[in-house]
Amino acid sequence: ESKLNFTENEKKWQEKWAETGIYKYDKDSKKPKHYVLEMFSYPSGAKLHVGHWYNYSLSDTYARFMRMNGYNVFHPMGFDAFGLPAENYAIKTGIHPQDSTMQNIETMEEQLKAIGGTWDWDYEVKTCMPDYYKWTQWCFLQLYKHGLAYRKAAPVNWCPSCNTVLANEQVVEGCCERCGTQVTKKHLTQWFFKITDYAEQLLEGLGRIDWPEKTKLMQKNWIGKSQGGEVKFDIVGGGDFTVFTTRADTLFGCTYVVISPEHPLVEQITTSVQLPAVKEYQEYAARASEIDRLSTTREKTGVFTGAYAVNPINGRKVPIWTADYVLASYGTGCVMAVPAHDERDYAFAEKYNLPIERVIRSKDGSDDALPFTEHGILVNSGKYDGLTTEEGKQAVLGALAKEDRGGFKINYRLRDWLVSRQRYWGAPIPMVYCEKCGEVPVPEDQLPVQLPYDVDFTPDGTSPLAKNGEFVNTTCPVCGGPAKRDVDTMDTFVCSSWYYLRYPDNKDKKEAWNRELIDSMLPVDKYIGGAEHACMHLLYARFFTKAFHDMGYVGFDEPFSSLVHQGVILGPDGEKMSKSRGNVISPDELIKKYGSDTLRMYLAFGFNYVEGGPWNDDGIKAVSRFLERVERLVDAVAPMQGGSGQLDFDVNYQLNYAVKNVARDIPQFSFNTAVARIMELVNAMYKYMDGQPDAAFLKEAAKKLCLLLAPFAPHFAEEMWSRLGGEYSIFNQDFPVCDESALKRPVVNMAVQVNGKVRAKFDISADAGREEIERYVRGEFAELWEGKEIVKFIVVPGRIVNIVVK
Ligand code: ANZ
Ligand code: ZN
Repeated sequence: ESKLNFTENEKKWQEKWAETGIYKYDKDSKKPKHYVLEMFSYPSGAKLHVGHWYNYSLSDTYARFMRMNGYNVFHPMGFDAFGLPAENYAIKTGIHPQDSTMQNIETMEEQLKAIGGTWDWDYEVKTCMPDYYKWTQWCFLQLYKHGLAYRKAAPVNWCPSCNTVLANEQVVEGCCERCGTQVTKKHLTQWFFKITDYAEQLLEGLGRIDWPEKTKLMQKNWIGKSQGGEVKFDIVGGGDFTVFTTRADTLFGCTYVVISPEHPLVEQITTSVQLPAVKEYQEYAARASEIDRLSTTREKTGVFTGAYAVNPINGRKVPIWTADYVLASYGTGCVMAVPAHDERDYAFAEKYNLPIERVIRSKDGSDDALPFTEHGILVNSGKYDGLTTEEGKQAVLGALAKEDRGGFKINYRLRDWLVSRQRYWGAPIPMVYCEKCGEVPVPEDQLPVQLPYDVDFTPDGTSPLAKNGEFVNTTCPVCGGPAKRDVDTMDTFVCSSWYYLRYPDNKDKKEAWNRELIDSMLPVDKYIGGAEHACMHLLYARFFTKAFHDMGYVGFDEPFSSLVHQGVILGPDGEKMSKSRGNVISPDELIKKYGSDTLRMYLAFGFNYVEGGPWNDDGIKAVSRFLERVERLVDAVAPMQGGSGQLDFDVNYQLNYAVKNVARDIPQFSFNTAVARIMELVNAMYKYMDGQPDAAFLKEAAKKLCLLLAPFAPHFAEEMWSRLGGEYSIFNQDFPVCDESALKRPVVNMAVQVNGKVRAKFDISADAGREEIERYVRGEFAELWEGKEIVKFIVVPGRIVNIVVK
């Protein structure tokens, strides 16, 4: 039975740490700074789950390790406190989002403190507080002033159930990410951030940051750079339009063109005969989701507009159709259709009996089935016949460019970031609209635009703030006349795009952050959080940093130098933890039973950090027993007296082997392998204690064991350290350094005797066994018995090899 009461022990040391303020960030320290940051969490009402613990306790292990390695670790914590969950909760329960959020934050702070982390709470930020969102609004104004925020009417994703507009990223397979309802379209005037201006820089920067390759690839695909060209088509009867294509080499095979149903040109060119059908089709298309529309397997639909265009390369007259497989928001919203070489065009042409004409043949000349979508050789393309696809693109676009009918063009799949939300619980957008002056930014000295408390936020399709006259009606900052405030709030991803800049300067009343201070603290050295943020938060934050860098507000252009994603802890059944499955593991019960240290240590030992995996009750029990075993060892060693400090080879070897591996593995977030080495060390120490241990040596080894354990089981290690007479605090000690010489095995000199005569001598590792020695001797000294047969081969390890031959 363990003597240590983990709960009491943890309380004792947490109080002592708080009292002595040992985790307070020391601004004046000469040590190199190291900014460790976990993605902050939503105060969602639910308790901290095992996933939070996994994320936060192990990054704390890392932070403690860096601290013990001489770094001045900055480790802040805060809350991403605006957003839908609190508002939805309010709609359900009638509890005001502000009240529930503040309550939840308090609870979560307590839970986080139970982890025993090194967070310096003096630097906490809560994004829903006016002293924070004032500066979120300031960020908005800077983007506006630099032409990076603009308003436009656009078709937006609309969730009919949440009664709100959704960003593209919040639409999952055509449905609302939050409630699963089929998403529809709606036209609204909204604010956008021009992230597309940074497409190229966002791609370029990926080459300079230490992030998981998979995440970088996801961002790269999300940005979706596409090198192609534009081709201008004249409309028969007047006017023109441009298409974006990546296959200009196929221009001779264009047998019709398609304009997206939302494109304004459609109304202008449609003939009166075709108008009713086109109108009906536009309504149909408005109901479909973007993903469905792009799918190659979906049944193609479309309508002829009655108008014709002229193919600029050969003067051919081609019909203009409208079809929803062409999106308004990509490229120019117009496509040259080449059914012989594009799957979607092929399916469409088959269905509507449009001509299909081959213009590309494969390189080996075989007559491949259509649609043939690979690269090849141009045919039926006039003077371009015989060119390769690549040569064809260059030649066709080059020729068109000369006549001002097209040219090379790069497109990005990335869209501008829609930030307006028709929601209550967010930062108000700091803009007013005046009849005389139009769109006017709120002057910076009038920030924050306060979010009023008394608002009817029941969703009914209008923004809740619109229903609060006191909020809406204001005076124009330019002319003093009557004006109206923007009634939308900002996407919460705006709040989280800059919080890492606020932490080091969280109490600044004069500016969002002090440039000099921030330049000394950032970039974040280690950022830890979920992979699900690859294309939203992590891209937005990079965009903000780059934009503020170009405005001169920060001196660096990447916010997070190094990024780690934690894996997901599954239930014992290997399934995702969920209330409905009943497989949720509650950290609160576990720490009551085992203590925070045991849970922390199990999370470290039981999983590959980046992979995660299923929960295992036996695993945490084993870790609990291990810590008890360490306690018994410490209690046995502590009272020992005397000894000369004589090293024991095996213990010293295991000790240094553990030091070396733990020091290598923690920075790589390979916690499980590090803990395994510590366990081996404990085994070696027990074995040594069975003999006649040297007290002085053993005590030193036990103290080093505590140092190794400290990042994983901080309260426990602090206690064991003090039982061994170590001075407070273990976290002010240096992490042990490996003595490489301890890893060299001692050698012994052995003799080889053949038929009773010593014929050779050799050195070999003292712990080499019979087999290893025999293998060595047979390989090394075979000439000693060449041509003879071995009758006996006797090995006496450490002394002699006796060989009898005839
Ligand atoms: C003619 C063509 C022939 C095309 C061919 C492909 C194959 P990525 O690589 O994704 O940039 N396209 C252009 N704008 C579009 C829009 N708004 N909605 C749907 N499709 C659009 O794809 C570029 C290709 O997608 C373009 O090249 C165009 O079709 C289509 F054998 O032009 B292609
Ligand atoms: Zn005005």
